[in-house]
Amino acid sequence: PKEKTPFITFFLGGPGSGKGTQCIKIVETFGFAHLSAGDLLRREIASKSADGAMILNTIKEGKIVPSQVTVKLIQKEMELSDNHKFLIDGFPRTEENRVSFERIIGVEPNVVLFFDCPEEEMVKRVLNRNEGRVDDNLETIKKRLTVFQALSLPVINYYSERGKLYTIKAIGTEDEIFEQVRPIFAAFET
Ligand code: UP5
Ligand code: MG
Repeated sequence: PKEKTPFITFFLGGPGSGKGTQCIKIVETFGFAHLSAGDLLRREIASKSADGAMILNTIKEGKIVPSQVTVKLIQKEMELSDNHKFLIDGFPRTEENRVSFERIIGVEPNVVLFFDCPEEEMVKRVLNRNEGRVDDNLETIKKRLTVFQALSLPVINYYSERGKLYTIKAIGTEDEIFEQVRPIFAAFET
């Protein structure tokens, strides 16, 4: 049983918008636990679990893995963690993801960040990454961008209407972007 109520932050934004990079800086500065939904899914593929093949095919197509699968992975990580402050990176990507998280985990995020980045910059960053990700090719990136526009922007709008959204201008150097992100977290430190 956790002693403190969780503090939950969602990091949203298109492919290559810099979510993971900024999460690492927040972890270093404010001691959050970093849960990247994409990393959890890639770990499932690598572990050859029952869902691995389905997840691989979904990611190759730039589509969204069924909510139940992703939420269960996030839930397991939250339960295993002795931290109560979480950065949930790259989730929820659809309204269905969002509702599923709220139903299964039973909490809403405290803060939502949106990394707003021009498409041409996102494409350039992803193509330069070179980490061997199966979805870092031009064909899949185009699909990821389309899915982001169609399915993820409604989630971002939802949190905007709820007054929880902080929009980050996600261009410039990593340090320049961090100077927009850091004060948001500093304000919540007590
Ligand atoms: N970089 C970072 N900041 C920079 C800057 N300021 N200037 C120049 N370069 C910068 O950054 C991307 C690259 O840019 C890196 O090389 C970095 O060094 C450089 P990164 O911080 O990795 O960006 P990020 O937003 O994390 O990009 P990522 O590609 O990880 O985003 P995606 O949201 O596309 O990927 P994710 O891993 O979250 O999901 C992958 C797939 O998994 C999805 O397409 C989907 O198929 C599936 N998925 C689900 O189905 N459900 C989920 O809930 C989550 C994922
Ligand atoms: Mg990432």
